[in-house]
Amino acid sequence: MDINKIMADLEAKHPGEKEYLQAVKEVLMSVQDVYNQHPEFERNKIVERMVEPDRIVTFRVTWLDDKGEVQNNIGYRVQFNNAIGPYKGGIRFHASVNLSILKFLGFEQTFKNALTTLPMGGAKGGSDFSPRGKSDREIMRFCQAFMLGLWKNLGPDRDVPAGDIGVGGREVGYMYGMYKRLVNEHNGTFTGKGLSFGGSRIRPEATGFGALYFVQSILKEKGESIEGKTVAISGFGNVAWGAALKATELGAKVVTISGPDGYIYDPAGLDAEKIDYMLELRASGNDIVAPYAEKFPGSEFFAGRKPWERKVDIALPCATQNEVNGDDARQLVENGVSLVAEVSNMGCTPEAIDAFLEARIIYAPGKAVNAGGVATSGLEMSQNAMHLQWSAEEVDEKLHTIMRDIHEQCVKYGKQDDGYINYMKGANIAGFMKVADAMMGQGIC
Ligand code: 2IT
Repeated sequence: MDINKIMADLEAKHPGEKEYLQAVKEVLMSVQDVYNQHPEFERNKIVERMVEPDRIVTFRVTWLDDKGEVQNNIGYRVQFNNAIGPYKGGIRFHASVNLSILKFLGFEQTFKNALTTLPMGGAKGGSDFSPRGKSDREIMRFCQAFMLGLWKNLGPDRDVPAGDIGVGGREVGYMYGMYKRLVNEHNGTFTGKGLSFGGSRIRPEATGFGALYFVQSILKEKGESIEGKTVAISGFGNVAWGAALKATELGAKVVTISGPDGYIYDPAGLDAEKIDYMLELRASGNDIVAPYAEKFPGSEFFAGRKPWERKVDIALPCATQNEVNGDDARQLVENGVSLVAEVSNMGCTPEAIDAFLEARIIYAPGKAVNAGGVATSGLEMSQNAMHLQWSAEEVDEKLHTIMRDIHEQCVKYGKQDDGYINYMKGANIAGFMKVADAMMGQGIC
């Protein structure tokens, strides 16, 4: 495989799509050696076919705000690859959303979903709509208008969306409600639904819980335990909340959370009340964490800064792509961090990953660590198809098993001769091999 040529071709075709090109390059670098041992992949142009989405749908989303004024946004769905199963992946509503970001997310999703061992292809969608400061009615009207543009492309065996940044249970409910009206079928096409209309227990917690189960597996492999370890978490949304909840339950001390406005340092560590307060902060719709420091004495707010400057044992980026850069990584390494597990998608820049690998610190990539979210979505799809609902214990047990299995796959493909486990390489190779195998089996199409 000539990575330079493939990347040059892609850059010429998709100039300026930097997140997408970054995600592709990372995977190609990881799988290069294995790929070259399979001349049939080259003959069938597996990589060239895999890096282009199957289909991209873009549409205008027009809605009325509370003043009765007309608003326009752009909607997208990137159906990346359905070799393994129906397209599956979240919807992101954020002002920063563009095609490059959704293509990178859809690409990553394809391998992540393959790692879960469940039959799901990869997709991602979203809009440049910013939920910040919008009323509940505005959110509803936007979600409904978004569905008008997308519903024809969805279906339980075609494409099943879910939440992501800016899209939680409320938004999924509004979108699914409109979808259901349009198709006149209650067929479960959306995961993260409310418990009373087909949602799965543990889905809200799943991304964070799954991440901590993965961290437990890493530590077990090293002969360590999470108890008593200090943890830095970024973000304060659904993923950060689930991670904080499980880390605390397992006896770790979570000392930071963060928002676009800066980060909170809470040396006493988060407890049940503080973790509940994260939900309140999110529900306010203001997208800031500063009020935490006013509410909980002993904690401090650092405006415009990131939590990676704190001395901790474990760093869990839970906010957004490229939130840990080279300088952040070097600071973490200098402060003696021993494990960095990305819970956000592509949370670390290539420079940050290099810094961790160079220092031989365990770095685990988002597509493995955060796969518990979409895995539990897969379990929601199964429950919908069977028209039944499992108990929390049943779902949690399955989530545990899936995360342990992903960890094993990473070790299988990522363990080096010197014993160091390169989780990035392991996850990329394991995911790639499964998608490549499925594509090979279905011929050139
Ligand atoms: O990045 C992700 O895996 C998600 N936003 C969840 C996707 C899903 O379909 O549950």
